[in-house]
Amino acid sequence: MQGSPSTDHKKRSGDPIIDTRKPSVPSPDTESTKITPIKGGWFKKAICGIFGPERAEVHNPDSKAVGQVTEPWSVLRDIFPMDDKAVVARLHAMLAEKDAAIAALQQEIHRLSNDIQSSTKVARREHPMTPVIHVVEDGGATVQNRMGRHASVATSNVLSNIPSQRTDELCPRMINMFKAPLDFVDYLKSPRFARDILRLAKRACPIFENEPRCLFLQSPAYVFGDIHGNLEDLNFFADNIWKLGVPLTAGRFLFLGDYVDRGMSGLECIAYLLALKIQNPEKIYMLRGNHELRDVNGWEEHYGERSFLWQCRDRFGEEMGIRVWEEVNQVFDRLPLCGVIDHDVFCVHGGIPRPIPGSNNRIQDILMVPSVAGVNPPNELETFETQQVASDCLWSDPARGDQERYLDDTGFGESLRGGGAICFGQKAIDDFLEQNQLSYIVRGHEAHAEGVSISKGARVFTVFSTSKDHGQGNKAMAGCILVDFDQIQVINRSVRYKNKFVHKRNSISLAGLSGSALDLRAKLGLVVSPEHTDEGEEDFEEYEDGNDGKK
Ligand SMILES: [Mn+2]
Repeated sequence: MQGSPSTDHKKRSGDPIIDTRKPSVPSPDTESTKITPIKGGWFKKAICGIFGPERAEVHNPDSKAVGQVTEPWSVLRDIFPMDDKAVVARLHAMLAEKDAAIAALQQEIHRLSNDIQSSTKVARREHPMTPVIHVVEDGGATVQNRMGRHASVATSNVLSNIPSQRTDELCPRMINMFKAPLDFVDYLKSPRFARDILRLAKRACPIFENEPRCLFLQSPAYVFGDIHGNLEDLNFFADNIWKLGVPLTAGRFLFLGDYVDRGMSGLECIAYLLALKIQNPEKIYMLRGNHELRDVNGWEEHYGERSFLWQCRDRFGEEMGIRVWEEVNQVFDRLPLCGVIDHDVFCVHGGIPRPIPGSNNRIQDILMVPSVAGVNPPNELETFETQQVASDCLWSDPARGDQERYLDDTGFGESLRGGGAICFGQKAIDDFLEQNQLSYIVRGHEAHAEGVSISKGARVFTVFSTSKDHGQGNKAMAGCILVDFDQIQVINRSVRYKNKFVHKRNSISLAGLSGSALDLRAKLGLVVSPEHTDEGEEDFEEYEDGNDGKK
């Protein structure tokens, strides 16, 4: 240990003569600091700083006396035979050393905060090589070619050693079906489509079950509201937002729920979305809406042929239909309840949940909901609290202006929907955003002719991604939101955008088809009656109170 700081110190402490050439500022790990902790006033600290703590203790065993001294220079001269200049020089040296230590610490703080930023803002990802080139053909279709035909031997060896990707046709089949449903009319009515949906459901269940009930996502992210079995509008987004397909489009796609009921193509929409999820589990995210509940999507008496259960039974027959309905509902039981983009934008189907007594963190409350939950009706894993949190996420609405004065002191009140559904007012919104350091709430659940609407002091976006079946008239638009770094953009489908799939029964394009072929297409949602109009159409309401626009 020769030459170490502690050895030096032992030598010096036996020597009464002060060595002015070597300031003995104690380093944090010397023995002296361990043995003689510095206490007392500024004067004693200064002496300790200049001469080392052992000197202060040797010459001034009574620290109280030192602390009371009012003339430091004279006392210093009494204690140590040094002139003023030497003391000032020592003080300067000490200050320089402290400044250097502070600068080093500031640099360390800077380095650590950079570390924190880089690890929280941009998570490290891996980028395994895909030995494929996507070639965009005339008309927009993409074809895959092998990469590296002209590469060096070494590069070719690397590329050819990459294990080939799974050649499962299930998801590509669904995606092709969705792009051109009129070419798949027979398939869509066949038991094979039913079996394919069962396979999709089986593969989707563990993916959703393993996701947290609150997803934490990074932008860019597109957010979509209610789909409600509207193949036409979902195709509009596919053709414009992910034109080359989801794998070739940057960013994430977050769907806020309500995939089935009300529209005629619930099976096509959910099959397509599940295929996208299975194919792109880190890009496609799906939340649960109130229609992803057995009590709602099994309500045939209310929704008739626009009920998801009715469509399953009608398409595949009693036994297979109910099996498909149940297996898809098993997937719904596992859907997450909300998502937060960039730790700033809260996304949910209905709205924010009421606080749970004894808890002060709503995101934690949501994360506590079991990863398999029936909600309506609940399963044995669910408590009253988790059922309430999940129900609120799925069902609630922002309070309308005239409802604000009927809310309780937490800012929540009864919804016009009735049946235990709640609404949240300005105070509830402000508290929730403040407590979780969030800026906006993005939700679906309420139809708007303008696609995306904004309310509650510009804190709440309501996004609706189907323009039909909600009594919003023939001028209604479907919309979505893009959260892109520091910007939020709204993208709507114009009413003038040309419809590709859904035709009136008497249109020229269908002239060659027989009556039964037309009926079949009508059941898939691809043909509507000539007098079909969304204008003033009666709007259904889940709960007994009638309320236009609620879905
Ligand atoms: Mn809804």
